[in-house]
Amino acid sequence: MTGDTPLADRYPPGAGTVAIAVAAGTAALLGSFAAVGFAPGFVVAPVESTLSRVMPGFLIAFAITVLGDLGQQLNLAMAGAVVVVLYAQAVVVAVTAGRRLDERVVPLLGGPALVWGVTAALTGRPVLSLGAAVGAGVVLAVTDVSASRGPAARTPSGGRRRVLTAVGAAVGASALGYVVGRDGTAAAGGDPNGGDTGDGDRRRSDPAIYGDVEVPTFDADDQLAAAAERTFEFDGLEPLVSERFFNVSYSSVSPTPDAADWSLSVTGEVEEEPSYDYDDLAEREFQHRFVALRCVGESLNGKKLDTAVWSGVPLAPLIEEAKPNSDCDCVMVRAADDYYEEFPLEALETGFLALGMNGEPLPRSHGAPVRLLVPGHWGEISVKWITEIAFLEREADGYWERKGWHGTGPVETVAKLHATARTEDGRLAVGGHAYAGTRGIERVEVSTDGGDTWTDAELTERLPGPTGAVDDPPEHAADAWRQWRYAYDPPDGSHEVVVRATDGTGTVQPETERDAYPSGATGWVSRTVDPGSVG
Ligand SMILES: Nc1nc2c(c(=O)[nH]1)N[C@H]1C(S)=C(S)[C@@H](COP(=O)(O)O)O[C@H]1N2
Ligand SMILES: [Mo]
Repeated sequence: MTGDTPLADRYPPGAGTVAIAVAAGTAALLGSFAAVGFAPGFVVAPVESTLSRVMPGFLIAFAITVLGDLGQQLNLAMAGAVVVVLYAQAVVVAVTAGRRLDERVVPLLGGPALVWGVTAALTGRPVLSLGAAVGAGVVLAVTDVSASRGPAARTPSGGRRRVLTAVGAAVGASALGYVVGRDGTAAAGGDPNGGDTGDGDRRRSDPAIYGDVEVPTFDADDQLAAAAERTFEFDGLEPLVSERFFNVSYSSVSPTPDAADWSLSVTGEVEEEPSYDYDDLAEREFQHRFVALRCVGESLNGKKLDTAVWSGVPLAPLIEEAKPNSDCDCVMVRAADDYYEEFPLEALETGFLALGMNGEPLPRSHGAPVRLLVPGHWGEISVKWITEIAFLEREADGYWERKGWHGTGPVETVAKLHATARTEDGRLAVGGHAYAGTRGIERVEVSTDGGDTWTDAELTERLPGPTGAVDDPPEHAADAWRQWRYAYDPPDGSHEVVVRATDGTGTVQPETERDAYPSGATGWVSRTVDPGSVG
């Protein structure tokens, strides 16, 4: 099927062919996105998780603590670049082979076929991988057709023309792929990069996850009303139930487990190996409780601390059914994203399996359909997309511990300073949240002179204890934050505001400054306030 133009004249030599291959590779990447959206079958997902896994601990620590969310975006961009290089290599192989054989059909079909093979191998989804093949195919087909006209590709002007045609086709195909993929992502429950709990994410019964099960109702109205009522009116301060609940996942593409296929199995050093599916849990009577999460990797005054109302069932009775006889009294909890964390049975026994969040089915980015919550401990052991609780013979390292973190224990006490405002009578007000895990917050003090003198801040009323299926509910939530605020007559000019909390045991938040890596940030938050700039 040799065309009128020899293949050497359809593809320019050397750098020109590489440029066309990169263009085709980029279109293939967006083709994969178009077919899948931001979900596990997207070719970048496995590459990105692999990069995170092999990245040394100090680099990850740097990315989380210094770069924050940018670190994850860089990792994602790097994964995208790796994929484009792989694709481009596949296309170069096909063009080179075509040139040898002087067969048009070799790059035209061989290029997309190799791209498909690479994608299917990486993602394990042969059908969805066709998207990438189509992306590459469009660019190669346009290049091939345009080559029938104009000067031969081996002349400089012909070569330039071929490359420009390929780049043009790639830009068009990529733009289309992006739009289609973005819509697909939104339809599948949105929230590609974790990100915040946006509207798309909150949508009732995300069909990709909950389409085939009967989703129970989560009656958290009383709790939500209590939180709304107690929340301070303070511009720029998150309410007591977070509106933008943070996200931390080691991989930026969240899994999309089908709730109908989901199950949690208890395995290892146990007498029984019970397993629970979504219906088993959904038909139980729920508890609705406030639980806060705080990430060990956040900076001292960071925003990876939030509170929500979660609906679900306590874990202790499920563990009892398994009759564990583990020597170390410890467990490895595993998840659908291949995440794993190890910690003591004692902590697990206080745990909770959440199916609902703030009155809605658990959103994808927060671990749908079921996640673990371990009150008072660093967020990392609150395993999302949970699938297995394995009782161990001896202790082992979890995902983050293998990277050098110590984030399975109880949280440090912290008072954050996140908002300043001008009161109606012209004074200054500062405010934030304070959290001490299950120890609770007893007191928050503020200094407006750099720590010389201290005054008590006003605290929100404690959030109420659990409702629903709970005997003898405690009066107050065991693991929630409180807001604090403090209004004062500002001195002339800039001054340093410092804030510190005291937990329920009477212990003042540690003053010693320590970075987040490896055991969580400590110190007192301080901020220079210039009265002139507070409106
Ligand atoms: N399966 C799984 N669970 C996970 C993680 C993860 O990457 N995968 N990240 C953990 C970390 S480090 C934190 S701080 C919390 C954050 O929970 P959120 O994203 O719902 O806020 O989830 C934890 N559970
Ligand atoms: Mo975390």
